[in-house]
Amino acid sequence: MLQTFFYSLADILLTFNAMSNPVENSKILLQICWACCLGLLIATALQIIFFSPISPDLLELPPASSSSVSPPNNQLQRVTKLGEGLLKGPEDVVVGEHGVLYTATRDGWIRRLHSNGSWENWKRLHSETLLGITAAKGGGLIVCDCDKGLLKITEDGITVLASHFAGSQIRFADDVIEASDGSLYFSVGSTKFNLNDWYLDVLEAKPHGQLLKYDPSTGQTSMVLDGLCFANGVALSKDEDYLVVCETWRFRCLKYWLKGETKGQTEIFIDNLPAGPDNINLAPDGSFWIALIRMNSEGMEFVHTSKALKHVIANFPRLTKLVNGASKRATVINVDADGNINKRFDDPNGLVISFVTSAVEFEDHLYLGSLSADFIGKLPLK
Ligand SMILES: *[C@@H]1O[C@H](CO)[C@@H](O)[C@H](O)[C@H]1NC(C)=O
Ligand SMILES: [Ca+2]
Repeated sequence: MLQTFFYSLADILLTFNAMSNPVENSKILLQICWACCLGLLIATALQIIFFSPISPDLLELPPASSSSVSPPNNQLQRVTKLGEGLLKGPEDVVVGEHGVLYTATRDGWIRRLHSNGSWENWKRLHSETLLGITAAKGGGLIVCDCDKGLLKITEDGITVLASHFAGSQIRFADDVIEASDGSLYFSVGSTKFNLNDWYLDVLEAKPHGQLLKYDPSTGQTSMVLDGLCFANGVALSKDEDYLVVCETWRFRCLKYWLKGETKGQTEIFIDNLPAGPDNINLAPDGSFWIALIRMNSEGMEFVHTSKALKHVIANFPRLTKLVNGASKRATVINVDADGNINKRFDDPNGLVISFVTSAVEFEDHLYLGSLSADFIGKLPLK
């Protein structure tokens, strides 16, 4: 098709050269213009169809208002900002020994806040893709690095615990939790896309997520759950009888039983969430805090109902930004052990904080991580 186009363009140009009549010339110029436009259109269509980075399915977004969830409020606009300007996109937050708060930022630093209020640049990992972190029982931190896998960081240095699974490199390690027997349960957001392309996984809407388990006694990694729709936050229940894993663009979290008669079985913990669940953390009372991220900008919902449109959007990163609404709002919910929503906090237009990815409760305050903030949000709960 393109060849024919170029041949006819060459024909026109040759004729143009041979002619000298100005009226005829302007006619031919017009023809050339049309041919160029047509050519551009054809080339774009070919690019979109044949070189599309995705092979999409349709995605059903949650209804604008659901009766089981209260409407948005502006409670998150009350947050105070910790480490403002110092922390670039602190995705996850964890409170370790002696009440020291840790976070991993886009510049590869693990920074910590001492109880006397001073920040310390603790360890540098030379990575821009650090996501979920958890405090290791014997001291130190376990860190998910999308590029390198599962890492352990102590005062002494950095160890790679798991970098490969079933013969392939572990990409997009997203969140991790340590059980009291030392097992590490961690999620892989997508086996197909990278952190920078995470929205392509949403557009493709095919289940490329996994939940893996790392056994420290053997150093082996095994599969717990496969075919998850963007596996994200992982949390253990208070008694460690089950774990919860979030499926972001499925707008639900699954409960996977670790003990008892139903051991090894999976059921729905909570579904029909008003936005995509990111990280989940156990609260001191046995409930869970879940950060919800918007999957679409207002008025852009139609993109998710058309495969052709998804191809177009996926080809142009700027359009992806327009469709993705994560940076325009923040929502955090508290869910009891039976999967009922107790509380909801929002910044409905992202005025103070947006794209909140994690919420951790510690001493009657909620600490909030975000991929678009340069601080950690602190919200009093009483
Ligand atoms: C705060 O505590 C840390 C850790 O104990 C210490 O290294 C630091 O010097 C303290 N900073 C101030 C300002 O007291
Ligand atoms: Ca996450």
